[in-house]
Amino acid sequence: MSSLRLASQSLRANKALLNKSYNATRAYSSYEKTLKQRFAELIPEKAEQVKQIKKEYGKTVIGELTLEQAYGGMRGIKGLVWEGSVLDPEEGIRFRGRTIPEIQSELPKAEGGSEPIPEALFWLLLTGEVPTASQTKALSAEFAARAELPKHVEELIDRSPSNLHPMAQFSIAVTALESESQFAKAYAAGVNKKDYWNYTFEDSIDLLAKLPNIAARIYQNVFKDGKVPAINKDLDYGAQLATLLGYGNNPEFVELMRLYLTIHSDHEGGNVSAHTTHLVGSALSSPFLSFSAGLNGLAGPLHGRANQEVLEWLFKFKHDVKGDYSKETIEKYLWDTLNSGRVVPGYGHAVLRKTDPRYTAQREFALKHLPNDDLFKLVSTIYEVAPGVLTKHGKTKNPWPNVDSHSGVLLQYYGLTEASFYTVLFGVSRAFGVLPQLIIDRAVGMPIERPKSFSTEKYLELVKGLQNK
Ligand code: CMX
Repeated sequence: MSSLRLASQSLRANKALLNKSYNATRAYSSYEKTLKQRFAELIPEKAEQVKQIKKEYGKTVIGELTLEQAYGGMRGIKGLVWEGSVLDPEEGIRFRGRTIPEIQSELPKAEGGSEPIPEALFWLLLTGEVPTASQTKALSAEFAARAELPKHVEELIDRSPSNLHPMAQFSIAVTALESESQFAKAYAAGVNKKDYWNYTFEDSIDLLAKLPNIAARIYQNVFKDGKVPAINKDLDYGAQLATLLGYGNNPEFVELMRLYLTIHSDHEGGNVSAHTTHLVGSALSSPFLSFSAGLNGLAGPLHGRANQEVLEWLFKFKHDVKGDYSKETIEKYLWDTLNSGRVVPGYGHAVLRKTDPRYTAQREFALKHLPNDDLFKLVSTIYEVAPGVLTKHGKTKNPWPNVDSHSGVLLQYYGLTEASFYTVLFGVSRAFGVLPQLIIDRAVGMPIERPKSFSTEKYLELVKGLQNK
């Protein structure tokens, strides 16, 4: 096929995709842009910025590299580009320059609600701009319109044995959505690389739209009667997810979902789930394949699954100490955990050196809505004791709590007590953070990722050679 024919085919496909977006977002006021239109406008400027920074500063040395870092999980090595958020060790996360309290105050809220709407965060992460209330509403409508699952994905979830961990089921379902990938089809048809972002955008919206149905189907199958409520096209994302899980009639839980989805979304690019999604995406795998890879990383106990581990640790503690929540007992229990060669789940962080502001946001939610909850009180007392114990233990560089330390306590208060499901909720949220970057990667033409590795023998040769210089 001639390249001209391919180009005109790709142009036609592009127009069809943009029209699809227009149709699905009729709710926008006539003068307002859709997210896709606004992002399309921003691409030339962003691509130019990337081109210029590479041209002007491409050879500038931006860091040193020690052997310790190569053997230490690449901690602190600057080698990734991530536009949505930057993590400061002392201050915590900023989403496009905004702290969590700023996000909570600036992003549009649902009617009668006070927590930010995660759809608005998605818009912000992709464009750097805060959407209007009506733009946010239209994006909610677009997600609801695309929420149905293909039959084979429903069947795959339904056929999964209930003893298969919910995160494994989640990853399988997301992988199976590959059948719907517009990016994969366009690539196979020879689309021009300038249009990659367009199909990646469509797949990302489809993927996000379908996650509540996937998560709820897993939840209802494994823990309830297997019946998933129908999608309500009038609901925002958090309310939809709460409804499908069976908790939609509790406005506080709906608010919790909005907060939860917003704060768990993005934590710059180096964490395992974000980095994996980006890495797999750099091979031009579709958003479905890229994100399912990220989910497999999130499922690890040192990363997202720590939220499950925290609840299990707390329940075991409660069982073992039989009502004695004194600081002395907690301290002894923490030491028992450490002395048995395990980590204290929910504490420590690879980058943070202070209490995680995502922990603080959840603590504030608890103080507002469940100040007298037994488990919340226990978590609060642990917060008073654990940093001292971990500091005395002398290993962890950060003795303070992270996001996973608090999330389960809130969920269990509203009746969602099934801890092995918690990482699935984290996964739904993480999609809001990693997919914008995947779209940006394709828009600015980021290359396949391929750092250099050496064997230990080769490193020895390298360091000895450098020492002898
Ligand atoms: N309990 C006990 N030991 C801990 C610890 C904790 N909570 N956190 C760190 N350490 C230990 C490490 O295991 C390491 O020990 P070794 O030298 O024996 O290997 C040592 O302290 C130094 O680790 P570090 O540099 O402080 O931390 P890392 O960057 O290597 O790891 C993390 C970060 C989060 C994996 C680690 O703090 C941890 O295992 N925490 C508990 C699990 C957890 O809560 N994970 C969730 C993190 C947030 C998320 O991704 O969702």
